[in-house]
Amino acid sequence: PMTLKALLFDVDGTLAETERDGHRPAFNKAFADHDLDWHWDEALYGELLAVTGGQERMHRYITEHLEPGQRPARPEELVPRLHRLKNAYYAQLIADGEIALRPGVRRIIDEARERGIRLAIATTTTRVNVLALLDSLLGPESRDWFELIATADEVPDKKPSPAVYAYCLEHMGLAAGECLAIEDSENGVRASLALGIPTLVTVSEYNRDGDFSGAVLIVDHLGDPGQPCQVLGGEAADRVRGSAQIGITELESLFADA
Ligand code: XBP
Ligand code: MG
Repeated sequence: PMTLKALLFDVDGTLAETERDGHRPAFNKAFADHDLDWHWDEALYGELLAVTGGQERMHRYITEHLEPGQRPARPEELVPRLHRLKNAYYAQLIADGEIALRPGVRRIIDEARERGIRLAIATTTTRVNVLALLDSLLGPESRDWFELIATADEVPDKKPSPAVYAYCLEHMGLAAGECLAIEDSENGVRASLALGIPTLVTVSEYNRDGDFSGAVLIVDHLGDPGQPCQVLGGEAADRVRGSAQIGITELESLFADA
């Protein structure tokens, strides 16, 4: 059997619920600054999330939600500008404390560090957004807790492509079976499972109905004192059934021989 050596964390939806009240309002502010009458409400944003990557998402919106006459003349220039502005608003929102870590995230990171389990980030988000989130929610020193922070800046090929996970395995010198990916979305799970990385899903608000088949464990969240988690499914769900919190001991039990 393989032993658990590293946790590979997704960011958006996994470390924190960043989409509805983080990226979405930041996009809308950027649109307003450019006098665009685009507005992404919660429902529309949920649809647009099928496309990973903020720039890709705007391109999809332009081609599929706007009439030809409403489309900007030069989207290839406008979209990167809007994206930079969106990311600046996003960083501000995070610094203002609008977003919190999800239950159990801080606890499991602390426990992993105590027990010598290696940590990395594997995300399709832009690097500046990850650093803004780490700085505000875990403190600037947390940048060093993750031996690798793999983002869209290093790996432009976004999930469901497994490229960002392949990059982590290669740079950390790890086999897929020695890692656990922590994800919240179908696109994320497809990326990690494509390489055979055991995957834990903490279901997020926009991803309640995702197809997470193949995941080793599916929970509503990791749980914290006074905030028990619920085991929702997964191939090894029986090993942790009834646990109120998922800690390193529970994660290791997912790796033990049946
Ligand atoms: C998140 C994404 C990102 C964010 C926005 O995926 O798809 O596009 O919505 O960030 P994951 P950017 O949870 O896999 O990281 O604007 O920086 O793309
Ligand atoms: Mg995610």
